[in-house]
Amino acid sequence: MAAKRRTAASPDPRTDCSREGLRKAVLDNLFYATGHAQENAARGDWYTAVAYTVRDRMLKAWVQGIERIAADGDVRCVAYLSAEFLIGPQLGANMLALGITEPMREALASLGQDLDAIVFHEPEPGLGNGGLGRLAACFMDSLATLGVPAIGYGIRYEFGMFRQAIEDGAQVELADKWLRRPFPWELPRGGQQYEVRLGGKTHMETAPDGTLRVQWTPAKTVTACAHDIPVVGHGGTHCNLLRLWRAEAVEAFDFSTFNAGEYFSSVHDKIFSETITKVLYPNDDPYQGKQLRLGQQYLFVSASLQDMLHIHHSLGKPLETFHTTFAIQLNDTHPAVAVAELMRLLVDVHGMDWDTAWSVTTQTFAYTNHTLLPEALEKWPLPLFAEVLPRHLEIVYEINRRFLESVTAAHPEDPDLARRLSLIDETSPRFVRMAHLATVGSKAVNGVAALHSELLKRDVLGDLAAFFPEKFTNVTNGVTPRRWLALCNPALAACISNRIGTRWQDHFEEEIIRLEEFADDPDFQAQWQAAKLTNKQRLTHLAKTILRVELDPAALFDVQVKRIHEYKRQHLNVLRVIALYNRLRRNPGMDFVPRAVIFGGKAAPAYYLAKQIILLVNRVAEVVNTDPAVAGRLRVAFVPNFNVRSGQVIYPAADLSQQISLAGKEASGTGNMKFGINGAVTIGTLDGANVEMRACVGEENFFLFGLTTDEVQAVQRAGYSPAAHLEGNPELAEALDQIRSGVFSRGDAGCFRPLVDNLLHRDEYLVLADFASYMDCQDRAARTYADPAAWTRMSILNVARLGMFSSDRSIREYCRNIWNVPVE
Ligand code: GL7
Repeated sequence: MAAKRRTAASPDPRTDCSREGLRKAVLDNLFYATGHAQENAARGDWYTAVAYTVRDRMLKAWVQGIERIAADGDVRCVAYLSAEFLIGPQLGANMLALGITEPMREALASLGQDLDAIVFHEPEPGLGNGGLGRLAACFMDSLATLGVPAIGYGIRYEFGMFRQAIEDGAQVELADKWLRRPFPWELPRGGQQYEVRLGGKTHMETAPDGTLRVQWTPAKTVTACAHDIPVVGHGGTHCNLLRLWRAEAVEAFDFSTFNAGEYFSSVHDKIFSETITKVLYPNDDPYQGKQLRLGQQYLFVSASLQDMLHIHHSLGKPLETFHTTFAIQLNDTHPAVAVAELMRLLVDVHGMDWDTAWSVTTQTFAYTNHTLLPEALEKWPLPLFAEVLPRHLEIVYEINRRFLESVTAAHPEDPDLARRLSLIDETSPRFVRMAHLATVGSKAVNGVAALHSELLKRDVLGDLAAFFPEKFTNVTNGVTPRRWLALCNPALAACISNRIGTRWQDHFEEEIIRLEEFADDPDFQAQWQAAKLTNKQRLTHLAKTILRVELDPAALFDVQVKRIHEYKRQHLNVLRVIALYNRLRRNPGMDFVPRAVIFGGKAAPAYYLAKQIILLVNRVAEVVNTDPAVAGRLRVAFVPNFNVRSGQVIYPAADLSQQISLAGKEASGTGNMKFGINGAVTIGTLDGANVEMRACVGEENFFLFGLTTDEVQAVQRAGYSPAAHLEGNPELAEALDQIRSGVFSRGDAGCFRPLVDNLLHRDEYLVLADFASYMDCQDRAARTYADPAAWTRMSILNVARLGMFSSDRSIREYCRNIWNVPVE
C-alpha cells in the first residue's frame, strides 16, 4: 500500500503535511518549542522542532488508538509485557510511517537544513540489551501496522544500555544518560499512576463480609508513573501505545523527619524509590539474582496489571471476563511474576475465589521463551523472593501445591516427576523457577524458531512439555521490513520498488517473492550491485570518521555484529582471520578475494572472556591493518557501540553475514534476518532461525558449515577433547600459538592466556571442532564472490525468499494461534 498522506487541503497547521505546511510548522516549533530564531538554532534545536512537527501529525491517530482500547470492550487488546523495548531512533521511522519523509526533506532544504543530518543527530533510547528487546520493538511496529490494538508495557530506565568505548583495544563502559536532552516522543501521564508495594509482612484479617482475607503490610510503597510513547503503524492510520513506568517516591519528602530537622534522611526514601527504574541491567544471557532487578520486574508488572484492570473496569465489564479484554504476552520470564500478581489482585484485592481467579489468569497469559542456555533461566533464591514479595511467595506456594497435586494424581508411576516440575527448585539453596511459574500460569508457551521450540520440548522444558503438550508451540521470530529495509536501506528499497512497487513495505511476504524472476536480469543485477556499493561506501565513510580505518568498498564485506558471547563464537571468526593473514603472508602471490572483516557488539561488563574476545579482535586488527604485506587484501575493523542506529548503516553494507553460533545454542537470532533482507548471504551453522532461513533461500544460496545439534550432543557425550583438533590442523595450531605467544599482544605472552587455555582445555562451544569446516566454507564463499553475477543472484534470491521473516508474519501467527485476536 502506498503510504497515505494527509493532503494539503487540510487547513490545520498541526496536521498539514504539504511541503509548505511542514516548513511553517517546523519554524513555528523551532521558535515556540526551543525558543530559538532560525539564525541561532543549533542542530539539536532543529531536531526538536522537526520531532515536534512529526509528533503533532501523529497525535490524532494516537488519541483515537487510546480511545479504541479504552472504549471498545469487544476487541481483545494485546498487552505485551517486556522488561526491554529497544525502539531505536524515532524520527526517521515515524516520518516513514506517516509518508512525509520527502516533503519534510524538501521543507528543510528550503530552510538550508539537511534532513539526514538531523535524523542522524537523534540519540537513541537504549532500553534493551539486544535481540530480545529489539524483537519487542519490531512486534510493536507490526501490531500497529496490522491495526491490532496493543499496549507495550515496560520500564523507563533513566540510564539505558551503557555506551561502549574502545580504549587501547579494550571495552570501556560509559553511562548512557539518554534523557539528558528532553525526549520529544514521550508524554508523561499524570493521570496514570499506581502504587506498588514492596517487602513487609502478611497476616489474615476478617473482611466486612465475614470472609478471611490476607492483608499485606508492605515495608515500602512506591509510585509507578506512566510515560507514553506512540507507535504508529505504516500508513499512519493506526497508532498504539508503549507505556513505560518510572518509579517515584510516594511522597518526595518525609515531612516528619524533615520537620525534625533531618533534611538529608528526609530525602532518603525518594532516592531509594527512584533507584528502582534507574538503570537497565546490561546482561543479555546469564541472569543475575539481584534484589533490585526483582524490584524492577515487579514494579512494571504490578503497575501494568493495575492499569489493565482499571481499563477493564472502565468498560463496565465483570471481572471474570478480564481475559476477554486483554491477552497478555510475557516476553521471557522477566515479567513472569505477573502470574502471581494477577492472582493477588483478583483474590486479595477484589475478593474473587481462587478457582475463578486461576481460570481467568490461565486464559490471560502466554509465555515466550527466548533461550536454550540453562544458566539463563531465571530463578530467584527463596529468601530474596520472600523479602521483596512476601505475599507472592505464599501465592506461588499455593499455585504449586495445587499443581503438584494434579501431577501426582496424573502420574502416580513417576514419583520423581513432582520434584522436576515443581515451581520450587528444592536443591540447596532453594529457588523459585520463573519459567515453571510462567508455563503453569499460561495457556500457551512458545519458542522463537522451529529448532528452538523443538529443543525446548525435548530438553530445556522437557518435563513441562510432556505434562502440558497442548500448551507448547512455535512462533518463529521476524523483523520489521519498515525499519530494517525501507528506512535503513533507501538505495536497495528504491531498487526494489522500481521493479515491484512499494506494497512490499506492508505486505512483505506476499510481494517480495516477486523479485525472484529478476535474479538473473543483468539490468536489475547492475542496479542491485550499485545499491550495495552505495551502502558499502556509507559504512566506509563511518569507519573512516570514527575508527580511522580505511575500508575498500570493492572488498567482500564480511560482518559479525551482535552481543559478544562465547556461544556466538566471535573467537572462531578471529581465528579464521588469523589463518587468512598467515596464508597471505606465506604466499603473497596467492589468489585472494579482498576482505573487510567487520565486528561489533557489547560484552556484559562482568563477562571476562567476552571482553578478552573484544581485545583480541582489536589487537588482531592492529597487526593486520598495519602490515603492508596484506594491504589492500585484508582489513579488520571493530565498530564501537553497536546499537540500532549503527546497525542501520552496517546491515545494508554487508555481503556476508556471519551466523556462526554453536548449533543448539542460539534460540533464533534476528540479526541473521536483518542481514538477509538487506541482501547479505549467510555463512552459518544449523542453529536458531538459520535452519528455516536456509530452507527458504535454498541450500545452494546459503554457506553451511559445522556440527549439527545432534552431533554436538554426541561429541559432548563421548567426551570432547579440543586439543585433538590441533593435530590434523596446522593452521589452527599456528593461530593459537601466535595468540598465546604474544604476536597479537605486543609481545605480552600472558595477555590472552585465559582465552587460549579455555579453548585448549575446555572449549565448551566447540570452536576447535568446527574450525576446519568453517575454513572450507569460507573458501567456498570467497570463490563464489569472485563471480559477481553468481553472487548477485544469490543476494537477490536471499531477499526475495526471506518474506516469512517479516515480523508481520510472526504477529499474525501470535494473533491467530495464541491471542485469538482478529487480524487481516
Ligand atoms: C534472545 C536470544 O538469544 C536470541 O537468539 C533471540 O533471537 C532473541 C529474540 O527472541 O532473544 N534471548 C535473550 O535473552 N536475548 C536474546 O537476544 C538477549
